[in-house]
Amino acid sequence: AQHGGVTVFLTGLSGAGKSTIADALVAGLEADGRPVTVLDGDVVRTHLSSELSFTREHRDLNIRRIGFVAGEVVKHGGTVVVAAIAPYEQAREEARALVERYGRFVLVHLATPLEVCEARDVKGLYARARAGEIPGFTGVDDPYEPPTAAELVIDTSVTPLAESVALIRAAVDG
Ligand code: GGZ
Repeated sequence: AQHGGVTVFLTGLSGAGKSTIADALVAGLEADGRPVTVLDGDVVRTHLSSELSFTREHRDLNIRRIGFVAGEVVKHGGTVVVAAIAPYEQAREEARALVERYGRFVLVHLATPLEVCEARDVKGLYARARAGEIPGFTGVDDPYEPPTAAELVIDTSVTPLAESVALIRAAVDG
């Protein structure tokens, strides 16, 4: 197993499976005696980015904050799991640069098709977005730039959860 800090950065649409995979990944890492710092978009927006909206400027600021915190943890050899939409390539690569000063960065694109995310609609957000109640919703009327530099691309509509987690663990463990 490799030593040194690492950040796993899960990016993808709302409903792509980021939080589900993050939870399973974290459970496995912690079962192996490896404490994890989790930076989930939802939670970060409650505790660290509560004043931010979903404009491009604010999304980028959110991702930059996440990248900075991840870098500080990786600096001391820690393990970080990020789960955020992070729709813009430039902000994702800025986060990568903040982490790679100190350790490894594994970008995982959860490339679950929009139709599948929308059919799942776990929180009913797509329906509300389609009804015009959430302007600027990613995938509906706001962009998602697919990563060009992802270490892993996983479509959760075809890859079972356990297999997704195993693929990511293989990348983390080297
Ligand atoms: C996208 C939104 C929006 C808009 C609220 N667009 O699936 P969720 O509900 O639980 O997680 C989504 C979360 C996205 O926060 P992130 O910090 O990951 O976004 S970003 O990386 O772009 O900063 C979604 C909810 O917030 N949500 N409004 N307009 N998602």
